[in-house]
Amino acid sequence: MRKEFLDLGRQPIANKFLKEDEYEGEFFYDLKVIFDEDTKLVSLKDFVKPELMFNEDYAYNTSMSYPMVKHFELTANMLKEEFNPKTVLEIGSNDGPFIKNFDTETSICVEPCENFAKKTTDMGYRSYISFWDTDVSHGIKEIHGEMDLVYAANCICHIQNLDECFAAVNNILSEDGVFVFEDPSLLRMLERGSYDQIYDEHAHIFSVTALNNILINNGLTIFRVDNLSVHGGSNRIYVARNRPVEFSVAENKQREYDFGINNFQTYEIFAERVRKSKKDLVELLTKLKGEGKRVVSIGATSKSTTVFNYCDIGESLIECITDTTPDKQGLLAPGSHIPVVDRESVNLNDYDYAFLGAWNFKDVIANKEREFVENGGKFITHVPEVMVFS
Ligand code: JHZ
Repeated sequence: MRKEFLDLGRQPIANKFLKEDEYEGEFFYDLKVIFDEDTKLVSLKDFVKPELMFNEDYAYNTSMSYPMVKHFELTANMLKEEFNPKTVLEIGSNDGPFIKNFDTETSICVEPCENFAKKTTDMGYRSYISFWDTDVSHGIKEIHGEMDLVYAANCICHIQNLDECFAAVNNILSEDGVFVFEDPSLLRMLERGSYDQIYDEHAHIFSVTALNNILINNGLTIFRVDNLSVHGGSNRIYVARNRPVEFSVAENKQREYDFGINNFQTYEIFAERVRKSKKDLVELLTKLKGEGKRVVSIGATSKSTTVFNYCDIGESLIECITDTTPDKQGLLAPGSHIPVVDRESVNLNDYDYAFLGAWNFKDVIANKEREFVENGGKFITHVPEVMVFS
C-alpha cells in the first residue's frame, strides 16, 4: 500500500532555467511523496513526464561541479582494477566524466539529453540518445553484445519504472558482469533533513532495503554497498547475479532498520521536520531583509528549486544565485525567477549572507570564498537545520 507523507507544494521543472519571456507557460506540478509499505520504496506520488525534464535543453552539466570529475575518475579506476571489464555501458552518461576513463572502442553511452550525447559522441564514444528501457537494451546487445560493467550515477533513481529498468540491465549484463550504480541515500536524507533531494527528476529516493526487495524480484542481487559522501550522502550499489553477498549489505540494511525506514511513522516525523525547516528559513530571511541585509545564493541546484518553491522564496529575499554552469547563467531560476549569474560577475563582498544552494559542496565553497568570510560575510544553510555560520 502507498501512503503519502509529504507535500512540497507546486513545483516547476527543477532544471528548467528560464528566459524572461518564458514565464507565461511555465509548467508546475504537485510534488508529493509516498512510502510503499510493501517494497519500502520512497517515491514521488505523481511522476513528471521524462521528456519534460530530460531533453536537449537539460542544464545539469556534471563536469561543472569539478569535485565530481575527480570522483568519477577515482570510481572508474577502482572498477577497472577490481572487475577488469572488457565492455562497459553507462546509463545517463551526461557530458562523460565517468566514461572518459574507458576505451572508446568498447564503451557505450545511453543518454536521453541530446546536448550531452553529442559531447560523448565527439569524445569518440558510441552514444545512443535514448531513455533506458528493454527495447534499447535489446538493440544495443544485438549490435555490441553483452556488457561486463553497466554503470549509472545519479540516474537510476530518475527512472520511474524500476522493474523495466532492471529487466533491461539483466538482459545486457554478461554472465559474471556487474551492475554498479550510485544515487542519494534515503537514510542520509532522513538523518540530515535534506528534503531538497526531492524534486521531479528524483522519482525515487533509494534505501538499500527497498532496492534489495525490487532487484531480487528481477533476478539480481546486491552484493556490496559503499557509503559515499557525494551529493549529501549517496550509496554505491553493486549488483550481480551470483556473487557472494558481502557484509556491507546486511550492515546497511540493519542501519536503515534501526533508524526506522520500514515504519511510516519515521516519515511523518521527517515531514514535521521539513515544515519546521521552511518556517525557520522564511523567518530568518525575512528578519535579515527587515534589517536591510543583502543575501545571495551559491549554486543554482535542482535542490534549491525545491527549497525556493516550497518556501516561496523569490528575488525579494534572495537577490541572485551564482553558478559556474554557463547554460544556467543569464537565466532565471525555475519557479522563483531569481536571476542566475556567473560567479565572476558578482562581488560577494557586496552581500552580507550567502545561502548554500549547493550545500553538498559546503567545504569546497567555504574554502573558495574565504575572502567573503574574512570581510564579515556569513553562510546560511538549511541542512541539517536552518543555521548561520562563517
Ligand atoms: P549539484 C543534480 O542535482 C541533478 P543538483 C541530478 N538530478 C542529480 O541527481 C544530482 O545532480 C546528482 C554549481 N557550483 O551537483 C554547479 C557552483 O556554482 O549539487 C552546479 O550547477 N560553485 C542529475 O543540481 C551546482 O552548483 C561551486 O563551487 O542539486 C551544483 O549542483 C560548485 C562546486 C558547484 O546538483
